[in-house]
Amino acid sequence: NAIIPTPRGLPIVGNGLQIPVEGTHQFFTDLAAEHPGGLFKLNMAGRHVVLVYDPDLVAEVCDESRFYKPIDPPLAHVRDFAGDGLFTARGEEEVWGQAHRILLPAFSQRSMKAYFPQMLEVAEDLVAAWSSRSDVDVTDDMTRLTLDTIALAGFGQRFKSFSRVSLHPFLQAMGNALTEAMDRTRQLPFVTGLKKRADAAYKSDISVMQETVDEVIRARRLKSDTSNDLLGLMLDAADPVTGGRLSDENIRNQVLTFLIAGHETTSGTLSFALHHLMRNPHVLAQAYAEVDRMLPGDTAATYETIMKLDVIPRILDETLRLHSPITAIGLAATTATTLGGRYPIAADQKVAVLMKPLHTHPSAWSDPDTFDIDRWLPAAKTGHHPHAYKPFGNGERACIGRQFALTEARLALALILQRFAISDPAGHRLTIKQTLTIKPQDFRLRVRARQDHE
Ligand code: MNH
Repeated sequence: NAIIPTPRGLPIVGNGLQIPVEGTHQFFTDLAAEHPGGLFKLNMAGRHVVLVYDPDLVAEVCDESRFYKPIDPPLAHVRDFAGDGLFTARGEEEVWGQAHRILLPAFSQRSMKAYFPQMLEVAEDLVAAWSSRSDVDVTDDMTRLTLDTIALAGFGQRFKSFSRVSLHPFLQAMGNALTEAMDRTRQLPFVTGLKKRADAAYKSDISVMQETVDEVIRARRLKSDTSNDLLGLMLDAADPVTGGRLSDENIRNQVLTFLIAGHETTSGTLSFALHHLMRNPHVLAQAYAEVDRMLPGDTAATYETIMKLDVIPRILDETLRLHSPITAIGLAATTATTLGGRYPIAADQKVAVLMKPLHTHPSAWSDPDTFDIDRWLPAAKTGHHPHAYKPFGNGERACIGRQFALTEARLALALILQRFAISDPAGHRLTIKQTLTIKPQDFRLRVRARQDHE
């Protein structure tokens, strides 16, 4: 048996508080570079975690008969408000399986066609907002887009974020609660216990969120027509296996979960995609050429056209490889086991898969740091290592919103490129902000309506 390497001489070992607040992503990526064996072990505030990124070792921890998804910080804190919603439910909770089976059809690629008009409505809001501006805050506007899209397609709510200066109160409460959940992840529990004012604000933000959603559910129950969105489905459908229905409290938790899980990740992806397009003019030119061929002039975007795109989806695939908004997924060993035939792992040992080091691992990717959308051509794809790309997680606990996110992101990029010439006169340097997810910080671009100069 071999010993799992542990970084030496680091003040952080044994003290999670010293892991840099804004940069755990970079911090882990740097540590991975120093440990070419594909894994290392860290003591974070008393919790020992094995971080894994060698594709063959990742293949082992992705074996669901050997590893499960535990609900640990930060997810244990997000559970304060997302409760037993899909993202933060424990595998052994019966309601996870019920909700998973009830919701799976609503997230299938076929169902995306039904949400397309709502996705288009919000994407048009973005285009309208950008038409009267020349300098845009990309990350903020992508967040407005993704929040409004999931709220409208999922629950029939119009947040109208593009016509507000400050966020809707519900969204402010959600942003604050997420920030507090992440702060708590970095604090020792006794410190959290001392912060009475933060705790009061946290509780009040959680009530604002819960009351808003409860009101939406109450209003929907009163209406006689059954809407075809996620909320309508959750109110009506029974689990095909147990026949059980979701309680109103669980439905509220699912709504909050979709709003949380459904917006940061997709907005981060879109923002990083625009960053990579600015860095890779030849890819940007390919994307414009595709849009001009598929959506010439002011041709209206349809679901069918969006599904036929080829360059734009490959831009998204490659963006998710280099900048996966979820930087790690947490797992734990079902029973005592061995990794790579030599590293002993105790039962319930915490393991995390590090996305960036996995997605750029030299044993699976050639020229790993280059943004190359041709990796995603069908012929090249068949040669990929089967476990070297996990931006949507793994197995049954993988992202249920994948098709939703990718459909929404394809449409948004296509519409932006159809209507605007985008440029980066300030030549931004990418800096990353990390909350539950990562996104570009202070990322502004210049936009100009294309009709103006053509
Ligand atoms: Mn999403 C789980 C990434 C968009 C709803 N999502 C996950 C996981 C990853 C992930 C990784 C697994 C987390 C874990 O193992 O702890 N999600 C993404 C990315 C995007 C994304 C990269 C956009 C790009 N997710 C969305 C959207 C929705 C959504 C959009 C909803 C509309 N995701 C979920 C839910 C889960 C999840 C719900 C939890 C699924 C489960 O455990 O049953």
